[in-house]
This record gives sequence, C-alpha cells and structure tokens, in this order.
Amino acid sequence: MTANEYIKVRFGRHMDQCTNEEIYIGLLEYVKDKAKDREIKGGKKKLYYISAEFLIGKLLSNNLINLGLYDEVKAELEACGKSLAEIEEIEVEPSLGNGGLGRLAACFLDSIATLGLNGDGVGLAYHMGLFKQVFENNLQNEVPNPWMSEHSWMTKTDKTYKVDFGGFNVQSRMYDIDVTGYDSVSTKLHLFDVETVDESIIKDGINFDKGEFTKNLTLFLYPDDSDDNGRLLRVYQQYFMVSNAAQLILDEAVEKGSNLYDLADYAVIQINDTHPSMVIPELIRLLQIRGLTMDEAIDVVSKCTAYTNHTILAEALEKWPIHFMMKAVPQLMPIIRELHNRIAKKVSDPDVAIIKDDLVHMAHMDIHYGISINGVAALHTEILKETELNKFYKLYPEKFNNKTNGITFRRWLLYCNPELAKLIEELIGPGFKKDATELKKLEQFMNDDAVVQKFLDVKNTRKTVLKNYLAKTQGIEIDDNSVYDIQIKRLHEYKRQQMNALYVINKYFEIKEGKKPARPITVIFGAKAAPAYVIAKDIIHLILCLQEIIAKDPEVSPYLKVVMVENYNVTLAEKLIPACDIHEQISLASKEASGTSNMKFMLNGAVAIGTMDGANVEMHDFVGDDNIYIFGEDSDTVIKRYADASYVSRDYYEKDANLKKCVDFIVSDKLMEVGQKENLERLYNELLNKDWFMTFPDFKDYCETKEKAYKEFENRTEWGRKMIKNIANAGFFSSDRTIAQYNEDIWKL
Ligand code: NTF
Repeated sequence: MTANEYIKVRFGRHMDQCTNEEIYIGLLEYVKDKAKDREIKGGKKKLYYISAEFLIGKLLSNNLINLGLYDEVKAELEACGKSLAEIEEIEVEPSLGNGGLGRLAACFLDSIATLGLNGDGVGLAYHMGLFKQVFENNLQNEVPNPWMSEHSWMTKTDKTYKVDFGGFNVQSRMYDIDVTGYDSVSTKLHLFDVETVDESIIKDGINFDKGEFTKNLTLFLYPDDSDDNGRLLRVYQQYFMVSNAAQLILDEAVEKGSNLYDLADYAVIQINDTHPSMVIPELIRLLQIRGLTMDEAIDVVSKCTAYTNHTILAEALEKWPIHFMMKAVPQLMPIIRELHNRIAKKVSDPDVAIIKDDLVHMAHMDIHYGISINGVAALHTEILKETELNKFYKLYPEKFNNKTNGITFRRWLLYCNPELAKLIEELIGPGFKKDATELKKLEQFMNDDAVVQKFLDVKNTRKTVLKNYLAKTQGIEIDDNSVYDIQIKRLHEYKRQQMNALYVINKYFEIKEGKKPARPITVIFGAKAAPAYVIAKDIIHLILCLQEIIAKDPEVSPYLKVVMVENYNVTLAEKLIPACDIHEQISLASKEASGTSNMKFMLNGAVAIGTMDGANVEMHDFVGDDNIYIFGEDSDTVIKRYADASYVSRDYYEKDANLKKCVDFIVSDKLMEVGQKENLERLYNELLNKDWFMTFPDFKDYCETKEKAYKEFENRTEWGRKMIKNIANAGFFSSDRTIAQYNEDIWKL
C-alpha cells in the first residue's frame, strides 16, 4: 500500500483533500505500520542501552529514509501540491536530551538497527523534556518544552512494573518508539513513565514542587539539583529508570529460556555515563528475590554490564551521599555495601573504594563490577588510563578500551544535506550509504577544479537555505555571501564559547580601527546553559549583548554579525551544519571527551578550527595540517598546568594589551547600555581571577589562526579542496563503525 492509499483508507479522502495535519498523522501511522513489519525476530542475546538521554530529533523523514520510502512519499506529496518540508513542520521535536551524550545514544540506536543487531534503548519519557530556551532582555529564560501529543511516535504498551522507593511506590508504564534501521530491521526505544505525573504542578517557568515525587518523577530531564529535594528527585529518576530496565531485562531473558544463572547469554547492558549505574545493585537485588544467593547474583551481574565514560570533569562523575540513598532506595544500600566490602577486602586504597566519605561513587561500582570501561575518543581513553582512572587501569587493564564516537550518516548527510549526498553519489556511486569508508574515493577529485566548484556550489545552496530558514523561523537576517563561522554545543566554560566571544570583540575593535575583513563574517552560536549554571548564563548574556551592539553599529555591522540562535536543538543543527564554512571546536585540550558536532561538520564539508582535544586529534590525523586549523596548548601542557597549579590568568591579562582591551570591553559603558551590570561584572571577574579553563593562554594563537583561516577561505578553489578532503575522510566517524566495534569487543551479540 502506498502512503496515498493508506491515507485514503484512514481519512476516506485522497491526500489532496486532507489538511497537512491529517497527512502528518496518516504518514506517522503508515510509517509505524511499516516499521512493525521489520521488527527484529529471534536473537538469544540482546543489548540494552540504558541512557538518561535520547536526543532523537524529529522522526518522520528519518524513518522514511530508513524504510526506503522517502523519495516515493515526497513525490506523492508533490503530485498533490504538498511539500514534505511543510508536513514536517507539524512534528514537534522530542526534547529528551541535553547534548552530545544524548545525541550519541540516538545515533547509536540508528546504527544498531542498521547493522541488524538485537538491541534496544531504555530511558524515560520526560513530559517537558529538558527545557525550551527563550531569550528576553539578552538573557536566557527557561520554559517547559512539551512534545508529547495524541498522535505520537510513542506507542503505549501493556507492560507495567511496580517500582519501590523508600516509603512509597509507583506503577510504571512502558512506551515504545520504533527505531528503523537503514534498509534493515527495526528495534525499539523503550521509554518508561508513571501515570501519576501531574503537569499542572509546574508554575512560573520550569519551577515545580520538588517534594511531590509521584507527581514530578518524569516531568523534566535533569531537574534543578541545587537543593536536597532536587538531588533526591534525580536519584528517584535514576532508580525508576534502572528498576524498570532490570525488570524488563529479567522478564525477557526468562521468556527466552534463561534460568537466570545464564543471564549473560541473554543480556548485555551498556551503562551510558553513570546515570544508570544503579542497574547493577538493582539486578543483584531482583536476582536474589528470584532465588539466587548474593554470591551467585553478584557473579551473574558482573558478566552483564559495561560502562561508558563521557567526561573527565569531576563534577560530572556522580557521587550520591549515603543518606540520600538510604532515603530514596534503602533496599539497594545493603547490596552496595556488600559490593564495597568485597573490593575493600582486596584493595585497601580508598581512591578506588565504592563508598568513601559517606558517598557512593557510581563510576567505581561500574568499573569494579562490569566487563568493560570505554572512553569515547583515543585521547580521552588515554587520559582515563594514564590520569583520571589510572588506579583502576592498573587493577583491570584488560577492561579498558576505546570506542571513538560516531554519527549516523543517514540523518547527518542523506537527510540534512540531500544536495551533497546527490553530488557524492554522482561521483562515486551509492556504496557510501552503507559503507561510509567509500567516501575516501572522493579524494581522486580533489584536483579536478570543475568538481571542486560543484562542492562549493552545494555549500552556497545550503548557505542560502539557512539564511531563509533563520529569517523565517527566528526573524534573523544573515548575508549568505559572508563566511559562516559556527559554534553549536552545550554552553560550558570548558567548551570556551567565551573565547569565541572575546574574538568577536577583537574583530569589532579591528573594524572600528579601519581594518576591515576581506569578506563579512557571520559568527553563529547555538547553546543552552544549564538553568543553575550562573557563569554559563552570563556567557550567553555577553554573546546576546554583542549581537545587539554590533547589529546597531553601522560602522561594524556590514562586516561582522553575531547570531545566537534561540533554543538550539537537533532540528536547527540539521540546518546549521550543512551551511557551515568554519566550525569551532575550541575546548581546552584534555577536557572535551570527544565531541560529535565536529564529525557532523566534517562530513558536510566544513573546516574545523580546533584544539588538539577529543576526536579533533583523530580528525587531524586523517586530514593533515593543511585541512584543519589547529591551535592552542596541548593536553599534556594543560594537565601539567593544573597539576602544579601554576596558572594565573591576570598575568596574561596584564602582559597582553590586546587581550586586556577585549576583556575590559565586557564591563565597558558600551556593553552596559544593553546588558546587566551584575552579569557582565561577574563574568569579567571570573575571567580575571580564575579563568579555570585557560582561555587567556590560547587567545593570541586562536586569533591568529582564525585570521589565517579567513584568509585562506578567500582562495575558493583551494578551500573547496579542503572541503573535499574533510568529507572524504569522514567515513571513520560513522556510528556504524563505532557500533560494530562495541559489538565485536564488548557486546558480542
Ligand atoms: C559528552 N559528555 C562529552 O562532553 C562530549 O565530548 C562527547 O562527545 C559526548 O559526551 C558523547 O560521548 C557528557 O555529556 C557528560 F554528561 F558526560 F558530561
């Protein structure tokens, strides 16, 4: 049945007689039916990828592509005067993630299904998602981001579980989203929810009564944890997620014939960061209820779980106070103590203990009782082994392994940049769609100027698409003849958006002084700051103030434009990335575990300016010095600087007049005209007295490297060659490769 025929049956009318709303509903149901036909059958062992976040993005087009229906449906729609783009606008992007960690989980699900692996995702159905970002008076405000609707990709199942907390219990329900593989099977994303959730308790932005746990459990992802109830809520959420997962895992294994002693033959669990770590004691607890002894249960579970570390930032390595755990999940504490005691008997070093200073170290539990610990890029894994987790590495060298992140080329090339996909297919055939390493064949065209021009033409097309999109959706005007310089990622000091902002100030002064750039520059930011992260919000404030000042300044605005897009999300990324000329990957070396936007930009023919950090290092290995702009201190230097506590930001400020001038501008009268004194002064003082992520030592090199990049951008043909070199070498960063490696080394499905 075609989509058209399906819609006719569903609404009793031909497509051209239906509203866009009806067509969307019809297509959604049509796709769900098709996905069902492809559900993976059989398979004894199953992977459970448990994650607090799944940043899946809109699903209609992605599913149509993966099911091989995209062209057909697009043509059907066009035949009756409709456009798929318009239909897509009706879909609301699910707000189930924060950043790279959540988007990675979504890319992984796509690759798991595409490779035909038996693996499902498990997470939570947060009704209001993370939050929706709105700008007011050059400040970030947060409001709820509802995304569920009656007609949804989520299907209500009849699976419900009881989840016990200290003093109360709730009944859960499982909802499923089909995950369609590209020309392959479909698997599932299981999202758990509670029926007692009450959206009406949300008042004034994203505030709600944090004590009403049965009403607020699945309202928001990462609720504010600056007070005790907020922290308790996070523990409740995590336990709710893993208790459901554990019950599901055991049920499915038993259904397939497991006697539970052989659970490892039926289930392998990937713990995505430490949010799902309690799955270890919870499984042990449930196995004991089902008749195993503590010894047996620990033995069984120790063969089933694997842990991925996504950061070396200490504050992200979760440690829960025992008194919280006793209140929220008292049934787990005896098990956690037992797990702790067993290690303490063998290893006396308190640094590797599970319980230390009345805190439960979630990652430590994962490492001692799991089969694998992996980092997410080569450098990151080395730092884990040599520094952050060195003591664990010495205990269990065989457990440590690297899995450099990847992205799905279906969403991040075929869907978001059809013009580029088409050009590539014309040049090297369609093989790259299933085997990303075939992109390498593009290198043969690097010296063919006519082909190079075609890549430049595609880029220009996409730049115009972005221009029109921003005008329509955000009321922002940009010049598509300017160079698009883009930094999109969570707002965090280590990612150093503040350094990019200082560069903008530097450029503003240059233009004022008569040094005009060869071509106008458009600096685009997209980032949400965690609601309680004060300095991150101050950085957004600075960027928005710069945007306003520069836009209003007739001397500067023809040459420089700052744009901070509102509510940066997957949908916006899909428009920004294909249009980008230069992408910013400027984290302080050693701090960005991998980065994944870097891979998406590379695949879309943008050239990076970046530090030797995360996956940038591997990108540099592939493309060489001439096709990526590397600057700044390396991770060894940075790690040493932290170790000897020798960094004093004020020294740099006082020695470098240009830096001083740029930093001082933050608290100048000019900025105060449009900004808030309190925010700007706080940021200024932070930089001057702390600058924990060391922007000052890298600033000069950063500015010079950007100048070099802008200059080389003017040699259009040479730049086109750099673009091709990047695209041709992006194949390694396909999540199909990453997932194949997880399966080969860890999951063994
Ligand atoms: C993020 N980690 C890292 O900051 C990124 O570098 C990396 O690309 C992604 O994970 C995916 O691996 C986190 O979000 C967290 F939560 F660990 F801080």
